[in-house]
Amino acid sequence: MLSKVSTAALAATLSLAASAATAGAGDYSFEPVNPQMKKGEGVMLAVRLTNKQTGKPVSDAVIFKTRVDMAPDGMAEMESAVAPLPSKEPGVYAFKTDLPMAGRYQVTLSAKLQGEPETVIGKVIVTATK
Ligand SMILES: [Cu+2]
Repeated sequence: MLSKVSTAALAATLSLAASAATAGAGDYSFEPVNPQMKKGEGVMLAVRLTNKQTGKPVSDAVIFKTRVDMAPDGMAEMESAVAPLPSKEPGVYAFKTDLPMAGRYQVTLSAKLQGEPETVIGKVIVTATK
């Protein structure tokens, strides 16, 4: 019985670690293709999704919700409209959005991935410059 208990404890610890990383599955990394961009209206913002275990791009994700706001600079209420754009590269998800002022923007993506029962939530930060 002892080993069963410690396995459960380990599983609980692992799932806690995973939820801290991406709030769903910790095996994926979301990175901005361009961490720094010029501010502007109707700019293209792209995020690269990688499977951390294989190092390969994840090209079959269904991103069903995307939010862009200025939460990193204390302006969470400053939200921009986001529209998906066609992907030009496997594992790269592109969006059209507005970065109206210089500063940091948080992009929150909610994704459904093959073989992943939970929604995977990724957050990336993009800095807009003047
Ligand atoms: Cu702002």
